[in-house]
Amino acid sequence: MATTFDAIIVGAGFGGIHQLFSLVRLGLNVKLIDKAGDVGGTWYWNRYPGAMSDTEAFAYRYSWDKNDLLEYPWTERYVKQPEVLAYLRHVVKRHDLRRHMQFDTELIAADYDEANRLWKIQTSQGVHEATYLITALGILSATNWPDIAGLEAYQGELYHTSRFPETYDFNGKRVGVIGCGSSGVQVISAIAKDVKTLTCFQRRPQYTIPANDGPVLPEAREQINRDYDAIWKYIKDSNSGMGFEESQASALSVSEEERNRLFEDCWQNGNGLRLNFGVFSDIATSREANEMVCVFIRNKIKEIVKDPETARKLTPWEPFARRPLCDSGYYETFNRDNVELVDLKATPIIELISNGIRTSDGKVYELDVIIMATGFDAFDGAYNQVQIRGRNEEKLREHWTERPLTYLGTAVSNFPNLFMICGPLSSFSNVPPALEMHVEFITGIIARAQQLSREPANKTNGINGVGGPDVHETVPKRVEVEALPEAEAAWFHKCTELCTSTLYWDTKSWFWGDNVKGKGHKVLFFLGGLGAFNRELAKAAEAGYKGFKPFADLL
Ligand code: NA7
Repeated sequence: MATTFDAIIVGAGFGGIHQLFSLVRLGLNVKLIDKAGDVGGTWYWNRYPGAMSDTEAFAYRYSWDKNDLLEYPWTERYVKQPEVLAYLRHVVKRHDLRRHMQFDTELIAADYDEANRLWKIQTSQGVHEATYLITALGILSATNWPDIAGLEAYQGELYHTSRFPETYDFNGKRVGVIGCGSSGVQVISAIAKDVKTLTCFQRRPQYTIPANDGPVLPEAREQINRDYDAIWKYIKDSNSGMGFEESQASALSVSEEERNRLFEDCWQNGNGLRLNFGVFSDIATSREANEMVCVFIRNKIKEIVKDPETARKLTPWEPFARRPLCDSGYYETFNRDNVELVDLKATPIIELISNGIRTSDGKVYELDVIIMATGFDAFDGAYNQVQIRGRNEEKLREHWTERPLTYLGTAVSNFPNLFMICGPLSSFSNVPPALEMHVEFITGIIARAQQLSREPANKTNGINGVGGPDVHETVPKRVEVEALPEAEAAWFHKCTELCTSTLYWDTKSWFWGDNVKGKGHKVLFFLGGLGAFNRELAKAAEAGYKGFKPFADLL
């Protein structure tokens, strides 16, 4: 027997928790489910050694609970995975949200029942019904297992960074790490000192910049507290939403000496994100400016890495146009005697065998542990793992066969009352504030739908009753909110224009789905900046949600 809710939220990360809080406050009967055993979303699963956010702690939290913002402690410049979990648990407790949550409950399928205007939601723990289905599945949550032969043949410990066990012990073991994106760089730097040997299997080298982590002094925290309103205003108006001041100056506008001084200052005090957006304004758009950063980092690698051959292998040749990375001594790690770098461009992995990895030169690397740091099937990956069917039993996967289409990263035509928190084609930036914007937008639209559902139907707005208009209707009826296909198409066009005008588009990465076999190179997000995205949401709301049915008909 199905239980009926006003709303079901899927996912207990930053977005899902905030959405739950907002809808409960709106007076709705809400249930949040998650397949994990507790809150955290991607932070619940990414519990590998060294996992941390590279957005500074003051900007990696909610802005909507002002008192908590001023009081909740952090001690270092960046929050580590256990601290993010502790923070989210604290927020859930503070707002008494746990009683609406159900863990170890996986979404299997969601089918829209047109006759009753309800979502029928099949989970691993039974069936629910809800007027609104809100997916907070995460941008980076679906694991990308590499397509490497012999995964089953390997007899040692095999882990993926995005599904890490709670307990592990690598002391004295021979460990191999495949992949050197954000996760690989973090895990490699964190475990090198503890393991017997560490073999890093690198396909394409990456640029990474010191995170310059360290304690946050009480005076600094007091200053942040004093400035918090202005800080959040800036974050929500800026491009990256990371909380540092973004540059307006071209790298070509200063002398070489000044440029290198500013790069060096960022290397000593900043991080990868600052180097991308905080030093100059045109690193992502001007090939010339971009190459200047590349040269600077390549020289750093040469300086830091003692063995010239290892330095050569670690040196990227592509533009600095993938997700900028931050590290805690990544390049230095390769000066350790117990660390080896395998260049997979020269000698690709042939297969995993029972006791390790065999590469194309016939060499066998014997390993007790293999860690896949091979990333995610980003943006639409988590959606493709579940079956969501809208009107006429259309599958979301099929709606998205060529490319994922959404309006504002939130809603999809033909899928009424399905709202995505940071779905495909939403802003790519510091994630917590982007999630907040989405949650506020979704809450606004649901509030409007609820209001409409209580208005008596009449001949001009005959949209609110199951079975059509009825002037005598007093019982609230379900309103179907749905993106208009033309709004969806226009949004995709805008996202395409923005993405393809940057250097990122010319460089293969998870941004475009290149890392997932068969996915192709696609526009998956909005690259106009967090501030511009916020303005788009505000514009849509101020215009009475005219990109959505039924509101468009009421204007
Ligand atoms: P990323 O950034 O996608 O990095 C994955 C790494 O794994 C990258 O170095 C890949 O090499 C490598 N990879 C992937 N498949 C293979 C195979 N088959 N063989 C060898 N190497 C492979 O994922 P992360 O988890 O590090 O970070 C994702 C985001 O999460 C991060 O940017 C933050 O925003 C949080 P490639 O470079 O593709 O040649």
